[in-house]
Amino acid sequence: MKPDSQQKQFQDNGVIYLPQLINKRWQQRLIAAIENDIKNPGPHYHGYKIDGGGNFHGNMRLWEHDAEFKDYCFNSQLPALAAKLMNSKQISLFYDQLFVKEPGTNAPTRWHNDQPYWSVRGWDVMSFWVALDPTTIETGALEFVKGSHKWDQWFQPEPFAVGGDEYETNSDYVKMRDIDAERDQLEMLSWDMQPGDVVAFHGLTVHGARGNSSPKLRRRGYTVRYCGDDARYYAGAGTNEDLRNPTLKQGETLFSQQYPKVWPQK
Ligand SMILES: O=C(O)CCC(=O)C(=O)O
Repeated sequence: MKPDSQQKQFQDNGVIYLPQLINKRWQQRLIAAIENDIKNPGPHYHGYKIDGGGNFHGNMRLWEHDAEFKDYCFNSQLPALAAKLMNSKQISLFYDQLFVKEPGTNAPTRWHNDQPYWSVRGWDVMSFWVALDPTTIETGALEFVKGSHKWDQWFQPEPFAVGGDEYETNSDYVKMRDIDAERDQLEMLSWDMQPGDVVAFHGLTVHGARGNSSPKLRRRGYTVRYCGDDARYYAGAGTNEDLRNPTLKQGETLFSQQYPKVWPQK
């Protein structure tokens, strides 16, 4: 696919599938870093408590404590691709996040859009989720509602895990729609993925995933989030306190130690 048609697809649909974007060497390095984090979780670990069996390991801001994740966030092809897809001159790294559903983890990833959880406003906000295992709907491939980034609906954040922290109500947000009930009227997008395949999606695109019903296969997914030219800091109600920045003021550009500039590269 030509770069300009990638950009159009991303802007029109709110998500794009990029098969085999991440090479074997990066995959091996990410896998080693993931296994390390599972054994010795970094400080933002938030393993999701779930009903039923299995284990759902979650962590974020990993790059701040692990040189391998940092190298990938800063020096892989992702910052340049973020600049292209968002048509932005400069890119800041917002944060990275790990989602590992072990075999037999029935916990779904609830339907949501990301940006209401995040301390950032603007249109130029996106994520890259890379699969590190063969991934299908049955093992928890992400599903996206095509075009939902243009609904202009900011859904009130709710905890991912059973008994997880509640989010403050934001009066500008609306209650999440029942996407499963609306499926027939919506266009859903999802891909069977191989290790190294990536889905890139806008910060307002509605997405979710089923649990991992395989008795054998793991589902390791690792996401990096980037912001472009119009992104500004916002620490309003409903945003995740773990992502806020103690020094930035509302409306400032993000560039800071916590949200470093990664494009153009130095
Ligand atoms: O991997 C998952 O289950 C959730 C991923 C997700 O929601 C995200 O990266 O924004």
